[in-house]
Amino acid sequence: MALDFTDKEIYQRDFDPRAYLDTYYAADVGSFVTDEYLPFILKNLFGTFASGAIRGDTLIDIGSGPSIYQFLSACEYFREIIATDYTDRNLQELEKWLKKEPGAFDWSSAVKFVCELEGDREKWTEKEEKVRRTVTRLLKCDVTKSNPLEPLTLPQADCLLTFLCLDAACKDHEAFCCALRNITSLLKPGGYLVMGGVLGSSMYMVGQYPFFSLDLEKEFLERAVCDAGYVVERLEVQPRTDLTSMFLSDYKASFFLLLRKQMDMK
Ligand code: U7K
Repeated sequence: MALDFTDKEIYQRDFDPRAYLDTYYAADVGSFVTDEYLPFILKNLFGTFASGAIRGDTLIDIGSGPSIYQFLSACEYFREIIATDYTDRNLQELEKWLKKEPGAFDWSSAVKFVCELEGDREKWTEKEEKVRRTVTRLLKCDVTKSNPLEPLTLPQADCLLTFLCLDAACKDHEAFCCALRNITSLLKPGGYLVMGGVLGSSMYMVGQYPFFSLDLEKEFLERAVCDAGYVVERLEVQPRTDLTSMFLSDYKASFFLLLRKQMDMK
């Protein structure tokens, strides 16, 4: 039985960021920790930014959710990071961590993991402060709008990140391609889009609710990003081996994509 598409109004009403974080990202036991999505993405982000080629003024993260793991390497290479999401509660949860408010999620084991990749696990508190200083704005976004940051118009960014967003926000392949065009308008020609997520997923659970996921295949992704005006610089796929949390989500693999927007694309 296929799950109906989850409309954004339902995200706004039913998506519980705290349940999401506890289920997927809790140190040692979260499903994205044990089934290797998180370490896979963190290693790829580390490798991507440590090469030094991707740096600049502004980075926009599209559909941040309540998460900060995606900023841990990037914060060393950009002056300013703008986090965005559709739901108000995700943005509030993020703000809680950024402002060190009581009850904020504990990201320290992911932070330590990245510091270890960088060669010094002991500097994790400094890394957290660096993320807090670099993430300067939290904005509402909607990838289904031609300007996803409407009513704001921002200058085009040097780099975009997007993880686990388009597959949740888009009901079919056509909507995915449209959303990809929409976010691409926020990126400078010659800028980089770093995209990651899961393949072969039809749903994921958060608390008592199932949420729709667009079932992505590698071949579709390659075609979609090429049609949107990108050159693929790197595509990594890691099949899932730990199937103990299939009841949470039926995804088959994690992917990481490094894309460069063609110079002649406005
Ligand atoms: C499988 C397993 C676990 C995505 C699908 C596959 C997750 C992250 C999260 C989130 C929006 C919009 C919804 C964003 C509606 C921008 C995605 C940001 C997980 C999976 C999968 N997925 S976790 O749900 C936590 O934070 N998103 C939007 C949904 C907000 C409309 C419009 N514009 N998201 N997703």
